[in-house]
Amino acid sequence: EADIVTIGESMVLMQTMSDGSLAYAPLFTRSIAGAESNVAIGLSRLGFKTRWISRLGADPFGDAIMSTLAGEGVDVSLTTRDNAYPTAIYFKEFKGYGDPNVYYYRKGSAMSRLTPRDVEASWLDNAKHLHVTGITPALGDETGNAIRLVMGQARERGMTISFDPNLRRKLWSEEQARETLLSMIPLCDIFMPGLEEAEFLVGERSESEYGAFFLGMGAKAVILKLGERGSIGFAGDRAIQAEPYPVSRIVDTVGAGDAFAAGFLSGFLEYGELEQGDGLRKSLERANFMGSLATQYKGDWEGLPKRDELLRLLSGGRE
Ligand code: KDG
Repeated sequence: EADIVTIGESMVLMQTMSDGSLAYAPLFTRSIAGAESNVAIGLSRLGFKTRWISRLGADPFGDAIMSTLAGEGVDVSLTTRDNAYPTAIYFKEFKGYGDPNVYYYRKGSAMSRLTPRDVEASWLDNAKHLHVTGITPALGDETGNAIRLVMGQARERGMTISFDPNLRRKLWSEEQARETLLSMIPLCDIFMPGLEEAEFLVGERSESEYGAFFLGMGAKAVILKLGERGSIGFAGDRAIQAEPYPVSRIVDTVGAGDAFAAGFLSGFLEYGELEQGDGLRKSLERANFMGSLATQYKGDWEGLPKRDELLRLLSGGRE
């Protein structure tokens, strides 16, 4: 049984211990990360049953990812190991200002070899919701086809589907990214782009025009991330803006979008209805809060709260 299933590549993450160029960094800390498993960890900490599906190399780095996620309570039992292709790695370079730089070593990884023939019906058994991102189709045409197939299967089963475009320009060409990401919007219920991603996809427009455009493509809700200005949710004919949570110092922005997604989906899974009632506003507030919290810690997911912590912090620190 799973409240949410997510599919994607996770990697071993090496983070420099000092600011400055990777070329001169002598020391690293090792963690693991991946957009989809970050969301799974976030939701697992909030008390939801999460299932993460992937392919990893049959190597010690694959073991590290499996045991970290299992330790976080994520169901990894359907993730497979590949003897022929390795687990991917990526490096984060902190400059001391702005977003960290990211360097991927993931071409030819086990997950990048996923094809529609590998998709198993059991992946979605007894599950309510599917969360996917635009990173998986950026790994290759076949991985994209596999994700599209699973989205179709989820829809046939009556599951709800969220899609975060997670545009990663280093992984594919602009044309390919735009065409593929746009083609996935009609397959999802909840589309969660950032403002820059919306602009990349359909050109410069107002926030409400983005909402109307993506709803017109078939999404049932559009959740637009505005960064330090919070977020706006569009569902049916409503548009609700949620204020940001002020942060004193930003340490690491990588993973903030995944924390946002976990916060939003936790509200959605709890309240269900977005077109009426309080669910949309409460989900956006949680999303903003989780996103800002994630920027306060080095690492993609290490700073995410447990359920009681979230409720205490959201209610202003009172028990
Ligand atoms: O959202 C955070 C991700 O960017 C990070 O964990 C690495 O999955 C990753 C990717 O492909 O960029």
